[in-house]
Amino acid sequence: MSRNVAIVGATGAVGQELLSILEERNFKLDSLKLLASKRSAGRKVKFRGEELTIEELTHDSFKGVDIVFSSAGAAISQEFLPSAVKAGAVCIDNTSFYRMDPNVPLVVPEVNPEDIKLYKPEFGGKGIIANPNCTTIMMVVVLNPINKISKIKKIHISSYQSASGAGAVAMEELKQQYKDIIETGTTTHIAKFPHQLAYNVIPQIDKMTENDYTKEEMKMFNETRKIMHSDVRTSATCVRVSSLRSHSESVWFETEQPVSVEQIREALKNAPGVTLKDDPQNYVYPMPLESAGHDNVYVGRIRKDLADENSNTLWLTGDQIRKGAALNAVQIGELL
Ligand code: A2P
Ligand code: 11C
Repeated sequence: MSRNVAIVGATGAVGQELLSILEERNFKLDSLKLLASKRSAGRKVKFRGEELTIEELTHDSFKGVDIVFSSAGAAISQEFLPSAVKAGAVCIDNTSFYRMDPNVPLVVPEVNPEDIKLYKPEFGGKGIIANPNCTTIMMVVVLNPINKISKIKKIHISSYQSASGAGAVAMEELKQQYKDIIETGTTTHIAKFPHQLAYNVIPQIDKMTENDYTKEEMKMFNETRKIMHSDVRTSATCVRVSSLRSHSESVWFETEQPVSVEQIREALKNAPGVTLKDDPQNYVYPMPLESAGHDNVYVGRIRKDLADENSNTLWLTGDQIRKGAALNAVQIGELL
């Protein structure tokens, strides 16, 4: 099979990281097409020592393309991926648009690699594989090995999500806010976030839904069930914090049978995609500054819940742009 690859949203935070990861992991490809909006057309980008030119995304962009990585937002995936599939490409979509479609597999390679094949028409698929939401990806990578010891019934989570989750422009916005405040005491640079993020935390990520949970929180509920093939119930409060890159999560989970901290540590020590950093008496636990730029999800602060015998609590952090998005997509591409 030839491997002509296209990246939709190549200038964005995830698109840029996709380029680095394809290069780092020596992803086999015959050609690479970089697509973004008209604004970026003509810009040059280096890849494997070669200069590539960004092209404007159109419905005709996909002729001869075999694999599409898409990360330019849900509306763009909705509009353009059907054209990519028509042109014969398999699409790995980073947006939320197709995730809950019953004919689209939602895949985290460490958890449900067997679902990838469901993108094929012979299994009812529509040529698209969805990459889950970053916060969900990192949580299931850590919880799946524990779920194998005893089924997880309930999850409560509070997230601490960096500016990077809202894209490259949002990261610049946060830096600009700090700069403005230090120089003038105030800032008017508030666009990507609903409030000032510098020196603040915002308990809302994505739009509010009718039940007063945000879309991000409902993604955690629904996507976790689809990936883990489980009826687990996840109740989340997703919060934007003023770290620049790498999301963190405080996760409480209840299992059918009691599971000891030692059993959890043992399972996570050998789990794919996980790094255990758990020596709290010596100030060792995961932090976003450390996990930024790394592939694995870091986990620590593992302890028994004080209020419930069948529950445990842990803390995790992971690079949202890597494992939470670009790396997970490239791993899917590798499995294809
Ligand atoms: P551009 O840089 O040309 O605007 P991020 O998630 O970091 O904000 O990145 C969003 C990505 O989606 C960018 O690559 C951006 O390209 C791309 N994008 C936004 N709107 C469009 C569009 N209408 N057509 C194609 N790509 C788009
Ligand atoms: C954030 N998790 O941190 C979001 C970004 O559904 O792919 C990813 C949104 C998604 O803002």
